[in-house]
Amino acid sequence: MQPHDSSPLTDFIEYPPEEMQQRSADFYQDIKRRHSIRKFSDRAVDKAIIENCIKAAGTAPSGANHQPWHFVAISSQEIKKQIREQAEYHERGFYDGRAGEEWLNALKDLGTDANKPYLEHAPWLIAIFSQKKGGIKEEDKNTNYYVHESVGIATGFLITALHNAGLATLTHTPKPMSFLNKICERGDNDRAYMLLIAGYPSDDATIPAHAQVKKSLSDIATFL
Ligand code: IYR
Repeated sequence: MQPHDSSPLTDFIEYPPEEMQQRSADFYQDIKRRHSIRKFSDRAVDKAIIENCIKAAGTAPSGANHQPWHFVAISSQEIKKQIREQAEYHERGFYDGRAGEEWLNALKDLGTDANKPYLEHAPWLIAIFSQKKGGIKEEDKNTNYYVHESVGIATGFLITALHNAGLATLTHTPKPMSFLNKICERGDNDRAYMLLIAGYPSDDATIPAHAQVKKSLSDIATFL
């Protein structure tokens, strides 16, 4: 290894093998309860919970540890309304033909359409941005590496953290998403990556049957 500054690993926890079995099984049971939902209650959620979840997302591994992400957490009713208006405008174009027949067919079993009332109902929208340039310091303007992979992992951490906190989420990617730059006041270096909706499910929230079909272990994994 090249010489570099470092410190001993002191916070790794080794569990006895039986406990590892149990923990891995327990985590699977818990994360299996994460479902994308499209009906949210307007019940408030403390900002401190969202802050903790974003801090958890910020621990994700990233290319050269540049952390090429920015999270804009929105609870302002006025800004949520603007986002809903813009998202529905673009989604109407998408569902009215821009998506093409194959894509629209693939979405049939999810029951989605251009109406996105949850963008106003849910207490929090988290707009996730990826950054082309950056570095270990927020003001750096170096090249970032593996930006898509890094932001994808951080987004996974965020979804998991929100689920763990007791919140439901929905990933939403209106196409195009560049309107989020303007509303969230992010400059040219930031690219809207995803909009995450977070809150409590409404009493009539449902899970599409299609979304409950998960591939088996033998479908998704090979052990050599
Ligand atoms: N962004 C649209 C369409 C959509 C696309 C995919 I791929 C989905 O998995 C779900 C929806 C919408 O949110 O309706």
